[in-house]
Amino acid sequence: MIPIITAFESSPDRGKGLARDMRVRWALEEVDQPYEVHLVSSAAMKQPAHRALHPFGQIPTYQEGDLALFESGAIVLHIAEHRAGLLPDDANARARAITWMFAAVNTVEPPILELVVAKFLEGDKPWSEQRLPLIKDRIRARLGELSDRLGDADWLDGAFSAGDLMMVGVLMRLKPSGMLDEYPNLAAYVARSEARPAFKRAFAAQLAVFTSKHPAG
Ligand code: GTB
Repeated sequence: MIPIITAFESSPDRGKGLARDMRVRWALEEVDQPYEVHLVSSAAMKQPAHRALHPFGQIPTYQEGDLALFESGAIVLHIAEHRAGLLPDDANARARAITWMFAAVNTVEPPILELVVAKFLEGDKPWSEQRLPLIKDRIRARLGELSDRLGDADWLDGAFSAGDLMMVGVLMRLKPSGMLDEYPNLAAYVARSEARPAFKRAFAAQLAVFTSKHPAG
């Protein structure tokens, strides 16, 4: 059964791979699983039909037969658990890879999301200018720790895993800020991920959604 995922009909990032369907597409490409994409408008996301799939009215979602999932991390974990290529066979190594998935969304992503909110949703508020340096310090603290752990390894724990996929999915959100470049090994880690054929296919597919609607770019 071909899984169906949902993605933005018109992604605010103009196809730069920052929306969370990118993580799901990338996981599906890593395990060579063909998939269908249903594009959803911002208005349709809030309608009952979509909320039946996603209680918070967001993308991405994942449907496969009777199963409907939301939350990019849960979707990537499901894909990784049911198809070879994203989780090691050894039970302890598998548990560590899943730990990195949680670390990505639970420890590294929150301060990055704070930055996005402070810049783009609250940028005109009087407190925004004072808040930004505090948030950036919190991000730098996490990036420094992650950079120390990664060291000169290619991936976080042995071979590339769903843990790396989720971590890079989170770090990509920092690309527009330039902060990643302060940590050369993290910048190289993201670049190494972007060079993976599966990443390239996923990126091209989500970019094609934008270019099909805006042929002049
Ligand atoms: N925790 C959920 C998950 O991981 O799946 C979060 C899902 C989520 O935030 N979805 C966003 C959404 O549907 C799209 S990815 N937003 C519409 C809404 O809430 O009404 C977040 C996102 C949006 C825009 C950019 N961008 O423009 O760069 C990047 C990421």
